[in-house]
This record gives sequence, structure tokens and C-alpha cells, in this order.
Amino acid sequence: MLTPIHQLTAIPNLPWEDRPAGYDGVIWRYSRNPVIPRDATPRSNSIFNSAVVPYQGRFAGVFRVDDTRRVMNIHAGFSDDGLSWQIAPEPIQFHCDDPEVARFQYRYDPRVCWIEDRYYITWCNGYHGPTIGVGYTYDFQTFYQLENAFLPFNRNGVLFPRKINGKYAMLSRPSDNGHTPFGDIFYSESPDMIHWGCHRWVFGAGGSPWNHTKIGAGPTPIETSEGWLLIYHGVLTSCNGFVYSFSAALLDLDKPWKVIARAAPYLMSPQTLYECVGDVPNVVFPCAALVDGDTGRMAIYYGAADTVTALAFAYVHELVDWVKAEAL
Ligand code: BMA
Repeated sequence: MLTPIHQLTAIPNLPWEDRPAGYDGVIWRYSRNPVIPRDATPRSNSIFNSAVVPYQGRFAGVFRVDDTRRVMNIHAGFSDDGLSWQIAPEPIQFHCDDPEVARFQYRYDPRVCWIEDRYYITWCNGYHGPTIGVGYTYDFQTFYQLENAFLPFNRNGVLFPRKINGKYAMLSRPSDNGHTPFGDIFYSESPDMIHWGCHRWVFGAGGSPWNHTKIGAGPTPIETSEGWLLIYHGVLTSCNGFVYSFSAALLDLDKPWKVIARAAPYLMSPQTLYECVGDVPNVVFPCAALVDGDTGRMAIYYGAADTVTALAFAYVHELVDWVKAEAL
């Protein structure tokens, strides 16, 4: 039975490929992955962990581009079909009321979220350590930056697509200034997108061994009648370093810090060549999931091996059923 999905508009041109014949898994990779190669802009070393949204019948996005100096920054891009992207060669320049807010050492891992009348962007912003940068745009041409949401150290700031109980809502993952060997997901709310508080613990690392070290929210949560569907990444520390996989959980619609169900297995782990070989091997890192409200088709964009951007497909109602059936 189809799980009714809330507030999701039709995306008739969503990138899509049917489940491969003879395969019965809940998620499958695009056969022509990766969709964005590492050298899609003239000076890029790698393009990964990036976020896209439907935009005026096409698609737009904000992309993590590490350049050939290995400076990390975020760039805007457009696509007709969600597969072939034109990514700006220069990073986004934000308009900023206070020059202090504009100061940063690096930017990475953007998320994009439509709320009310504009597209908000959150990213890991280097301001004396990683914290959560917040900005917005109406057109992916002109960008405005707001205050950093939190004090350092924090990563994986992910907004909910509507106010909850009258407040903007964000998930984040408090961390440290390095390669953070710990980390749980927290919920925070704000009346104005500037001041964040009422922090609540959502869930922690170690639900299953694949996420034993740390976790972090991925794409914008998807509102379903069964709760918010949250796709999140998790990290296992192997004898050869970190392994990044991802899975999903359902959060209460009105109190999203309450977990309804959290799947025990991973949904996807690094298994293909482009996920296992690259600048950082063994990483799948999702930052966007688009859903066609008419069919429940999902296109999940994820970074692979910190080098390229790849695409996977699922049906949102199947994913909700899977999370419940596989719950811890
Ligand atoms: C995390 C972030 C991600 C990256 C991952 C694996 O700490 O830096 O951008 O994909 O490590 O290197």
C-alpha cells in the first residue's frame, strides 16, 4: 500500500531508472554513475557531497567543489534533467550585512531546502573551526548569508522544509575540530533563522556497528504520514580507517527529536569502484533526496569517495515500510 506523502509536489522530470530486473532491494544505483565527474569545472579536484532541488521546471543546486589547491568551497549549478550539470567555475559570493559573518576559512557539504518563499542553504562553514553556515537565495544567482547557526564545532546542519510548532527547525551534529571520532544528531529550533535553541538529542551513533563511530543527517527530511523520513550517514571505524554508509529513520512529525523507527541495517554502503576508490576511499555521503509527489519516486544524490557525485533511486513508500520492517 502507498504511504501517503505530504506536501510533496510533482517532479515529472525527476531523474529515474527502474529497479533492475531480478533485483528486489529497496534502493538501487543509477547505471551510469557517477553523474558528476571530478573535473566538471576547470579547476576542480573533486565535486561531491552536493545538494540539488527542482527549480522552475529544471534543477538547481549547490555543489561542494574542492579545487586543485584543495581549497573547499561551494558553487551554484543548473541542469535540465538532473543528470547533466553546468556548475559555475567560481564559488558562490554571499551578500552579507555584517562583514564579520562573511569571514570563513572553508565551506563544504551544502544542503538546500525550500522553505516558504526561498531556498535556504546550510553548509559546514569554517569560522575558527567547523560550524553551520546559513544563507538563502531566490534564484541561485544572488545569495545572502545569515549568522552562523551555532558556535564551533558543528557539522551536518540540515533544515526541515517547514516550520514545526511555529519555529524553523534544524538537525545538526556537534563535533570537534578534526576528523571527529564521535557524534550524535541533535534538533534545534529558531523563531527567525538567526537564534537557535531548545536543543534536543535525537539519536546517537552506535545503533548498529555500521554507524558505531558517528552519524550525521543527510538530505532535507521528507514529510510522510508515518513521520519525517530522515536519511542519515553513519561511520564505522575499520582497521583501515572510516567507512561511510547511510540508512534511514522515521521521526515524529510534531516532536522530531522522538524516533519512531530506525533501521538496523545500512541502506547503502560503499561497494562500487567509484565509492571505494578516490581521494577518501569507502564513502557514500547523501546530501539531497528529491521525491516526485505523484509517484513516490526518489532520486538520492550522494558523494562517492569524496571525489564524484552519484545517484541512487528508491520509492518513498517502500523506504518507509523498510525502515519500519527493519527497525532496531
Ligand atoms: C567528513 C566530511 C565529509 C567527508 C567525510 C569523509 O568529516 O568532511 O565531507 O565526505 O568526512 O571524508
